[in-house]
Amino acid sequence: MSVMPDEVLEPGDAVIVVDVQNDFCPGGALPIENGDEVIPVCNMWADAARKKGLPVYASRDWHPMNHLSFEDQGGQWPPHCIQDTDGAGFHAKLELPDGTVVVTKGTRFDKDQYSAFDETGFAEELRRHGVKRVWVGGLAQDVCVRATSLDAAQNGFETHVLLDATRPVTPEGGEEAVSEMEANGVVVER
Ligand code: VGL
Ligand code: ZN
Repeated sequence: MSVMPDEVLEPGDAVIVVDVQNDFCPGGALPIENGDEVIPVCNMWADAARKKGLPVYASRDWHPMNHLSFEDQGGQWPPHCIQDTDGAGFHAKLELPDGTVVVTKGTRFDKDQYSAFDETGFAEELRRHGVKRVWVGGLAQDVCVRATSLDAAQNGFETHVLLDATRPVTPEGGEEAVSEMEANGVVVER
């Protein structure tokens, strides 16, 4: 049995839900296999955090039209998470408690931002709220969860990734991400 939020969440903790958006779920523009299976687990963590008065953050990929990360612009990905489209919306089954703070990334014209910490001020926000430890889930395990978790650890937060609450773009990518995260001090909760 994997770690349960009620048993571990304590003052100084925050929950970070990464990019649980329609385009990353089945039927979306950049669908991750079984991506929607992360939703109940993310909901459980977010709800437990709220009940304990702990902060919940939800990041979103939020690209301008014709973003440089899109294939037709020489990038790596099909067009996805275009600002104000349905695809960019949080999945309807994702239950974000009142007070959830949204972290928007991927808006820059000159580079991609896989990490919720990449020039968003997010580390300062967490510090200002006394956060010492973060619990991370969402999509995709080998892209934005990986980058966000590595940056969380790099910024000095004790970082736990909830494997049940993530799915990778590719299985090999997921395995690689797990090794890299562990090699960099992230605790991977299986
Ligand atoms: C992501 C691919 C492209 C993610 C974002 O949120 O993991 N993946 N943009
Ligand atoms: Zn993107």
